Amino acid sequence: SFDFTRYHTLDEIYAFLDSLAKENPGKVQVIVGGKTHEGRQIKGVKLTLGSSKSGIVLEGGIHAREWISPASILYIVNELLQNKNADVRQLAESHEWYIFPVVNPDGYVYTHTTNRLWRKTRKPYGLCYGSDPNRNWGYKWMSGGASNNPCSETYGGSSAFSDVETKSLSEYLTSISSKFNAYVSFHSYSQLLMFPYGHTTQHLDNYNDELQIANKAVQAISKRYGTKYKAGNVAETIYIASGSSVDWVKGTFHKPVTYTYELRDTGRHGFLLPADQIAPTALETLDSLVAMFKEAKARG
Ligand code: 0X9
Ligand code: ZN
Repeated sequence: SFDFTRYHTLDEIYAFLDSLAKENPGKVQVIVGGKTHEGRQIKGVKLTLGSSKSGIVLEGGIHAREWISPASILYIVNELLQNKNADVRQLAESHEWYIFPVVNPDGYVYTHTTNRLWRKTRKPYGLCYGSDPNRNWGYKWMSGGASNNPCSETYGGSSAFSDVETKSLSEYLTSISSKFNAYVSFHSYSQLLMFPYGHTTQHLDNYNDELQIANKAVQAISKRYGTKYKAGNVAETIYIASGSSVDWVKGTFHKPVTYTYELRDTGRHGFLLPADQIAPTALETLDSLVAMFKEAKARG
């Protein structure tokens, strides 16, 4: 079985997703959310563990070097399938799950082969490589906190959706848009839980709901190991940033529950989080998802 005490290559992750589908027929289905510049698939799994049709999308690995994101998502998938306690079982069974642990596969492979701290995609733009795939989405594209220099870490791309990863994934999300109500994106690091938007500090109509739900989730995170998170909208909590996946989902489909996690830690190890923190990070994050969706349900 899959070893959750270390980080894995893309091939190992995709083989794990295939094996889950094979071992859980009728419950786990392999889905393809898009494709990459270098010709890879954006592979995911759809979990159908109960009869509910209310969908949740989990997105990981949009930034290549943030390895705790895919690792935590895989751990959470495993927990959702194992039904260990009543709260997790309830969460698992009352939703349909569309889970993409690595939405920037070319970048992820590059962090294993060549440069551990690579962030972007791998499409050449002039003399440099990659757009920031969390600045390349087509909602308020290039309206702050993104660069028009292809050599920058936050390059927005030559146009909205100039990268095939964001374009193809956006088309997939559009095709399932009537099936999901929640979209959660996992990054690292900083221990933050944020909601849209990133281009403006202005509060959305459902700001209070999003903040209260986030606060419940943040309380739940701290219960298991005392890990402290801060909650708020993107622009006020981290910085102005435009063209992110979550902002596009919010701005396009107006889904009620749209969050971005910045997982562990606060900088001691940063992107190089030791693998022995995969399990605790995933478990506290799953606790927070339980609390998040309980509170979201209570608020209608
Ligand atoms: O800058 C980013 O894309 C994210 N931080 S990171 O250090 N992981 O690169 C924050 C993105 C949050 N933005 C929105 N959801 N709008
Ligand atoms: Zn990130």
